[in-house]
Amino acid sequence: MNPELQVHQGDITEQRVDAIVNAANETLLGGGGVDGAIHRAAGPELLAVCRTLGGCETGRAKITPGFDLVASWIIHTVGPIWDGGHRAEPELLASCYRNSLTLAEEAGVDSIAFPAISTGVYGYPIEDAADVAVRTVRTSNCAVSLVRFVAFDTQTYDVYCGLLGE
Ligand code: AR6
Repeated sequence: MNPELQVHQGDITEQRVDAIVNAANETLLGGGGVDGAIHRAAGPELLAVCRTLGGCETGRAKITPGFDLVASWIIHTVGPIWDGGHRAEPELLASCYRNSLTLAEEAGVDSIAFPAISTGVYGYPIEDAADVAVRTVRTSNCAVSLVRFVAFDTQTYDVYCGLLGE
């Protein structure tokens, strides 16, 4: 079964879905961008749990409760830092989406929201990153019913709309 795909412009911390995905770093101890926003909105218990996880390798994912968020779960994944595209960045980015969906499925998640992983501080060009995101989710064959791509800025929103034919 393939999930329904949606695009939405806004703040991922406000999404009414079962799980939101965090674009974290390998320490899982917080940072700026969407990571900072999620830690602020989820509250200090999130950092306390993240400290026990032992970090996370690039391309992999770990799950925590959502604490003060509407979403029950946060799936923390670490996108690749863009370095020209020949250091396995597309494969690692696809792994982020695949591994996040696997954890979501295992937790019984029906709806999930993704930010545009790696396209901020990590420098991945949005057109390429969104293409990887949409292709990977489309071919994921997972039990999640709804996948929402949450774009913070208009350029990102427009790129996703183009790919989803909206
Ligand atoms: N809701 C949705 N999307 C957001 C939000 C938000 N509240 N805030 C920012 N974005 P980035 P990365 C968008 O830099 O490139 C952190 O410090 C943002 O506009 O958050 O994977 C981590 O700790 C962009 O489109 O993540 C890591 O060190 C997208 O989210 C590093 O940044 C991703 O931008 C990870 O870098």
